[in-house]
Amino acid sequence: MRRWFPVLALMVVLGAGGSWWLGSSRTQLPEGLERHAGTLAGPPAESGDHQAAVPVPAPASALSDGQGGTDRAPGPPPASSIWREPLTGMEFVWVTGGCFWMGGATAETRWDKDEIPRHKVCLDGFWLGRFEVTRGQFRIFLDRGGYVTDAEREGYAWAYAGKWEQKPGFSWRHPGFAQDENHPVVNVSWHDAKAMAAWLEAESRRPVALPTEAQWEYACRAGTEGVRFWGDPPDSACAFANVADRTAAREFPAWIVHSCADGAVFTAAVGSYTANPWGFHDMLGNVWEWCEDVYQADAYAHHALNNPLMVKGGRERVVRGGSWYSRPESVRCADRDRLREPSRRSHDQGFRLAIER
Ligand SMILES: [Ca+2]
Ligand SMILES: [Ca+2]
Repeated sequence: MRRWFPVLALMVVLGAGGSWWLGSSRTQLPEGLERHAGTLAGPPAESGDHQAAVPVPAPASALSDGQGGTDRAPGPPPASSIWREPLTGMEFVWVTGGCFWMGGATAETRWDKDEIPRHKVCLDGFWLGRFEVTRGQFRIFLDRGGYVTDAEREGYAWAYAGKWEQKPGFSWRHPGFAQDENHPVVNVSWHDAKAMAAWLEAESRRPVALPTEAQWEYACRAGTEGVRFWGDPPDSACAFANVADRTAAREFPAWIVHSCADGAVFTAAVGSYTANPWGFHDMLGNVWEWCEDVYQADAYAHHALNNPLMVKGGRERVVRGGSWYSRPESVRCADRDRLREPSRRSHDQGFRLAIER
């Protein structure tokens, strides 16, 4: 939420401009676009132990005391609980149900008002994509599903080239930088993501959805209570996440970056970095991820204890996790952001899918 304030200030200063700034802008402001991102690794490794999509019964995990001490943190899902969806090859990891503290961590040195109050949330178990949805997987959906994305229908997407602007001809096919089929699909709207979920639900006959905001944060934290799943220091990011880093600073010298090098300016192939404790890759960084929830700044004052989901309140939709574009303050499990319209799409925006039990 904080990330909007400089944008609003800029609008005031300029005295004109653009309601579009409210939609997809991210607060990094510098130069140039175009060069291909280097990546650290190739396609994600196969899990080697794919199993049928039968949810693995597991005990509810204990809740920590919220003060940094943990009686019994939610344990990692069993190693056997990875399921490979046969049509798309998408891998899902089973997340054992349990309770956690949602919102700004006690170690948080910076947070936004919309991240508080920190509150207890309990979730039923669910499956969540091990990786962000890739271009290759999205292509299968379009080829078989006959769907046209918002960007292709309207002829543009938002892209950063020193500033955020509408780029004619940009879409998931043309993000403005090079991608192979294992890179996360970008320039996809919430509508597009929901359409793929609906298609896969029909094809697989399983309840496919976007993760709720609570599911997303639970999976990002993966039993941890620090600012980031690897701990608090932002500059340890580069082993775990593709973020605004020293690699990107060579392209965009004015950016505020993490003091490390992840090897990528723009997107990296999914799974290029170390997974979090529950086996999810790129929960932080690479691309922002759409959630199911309508964004409400005061959502945490209204969350249900069990399986909260905000479905009313406006057209904004929650996005989580930060991206290749994101400075440290946006690369946190508690950070909440949103795009203005469910039709918005930009080249740092993607998603992963969830399957309810
Ligand atoms: Ca990077
Ligand atoms: Ca991500």
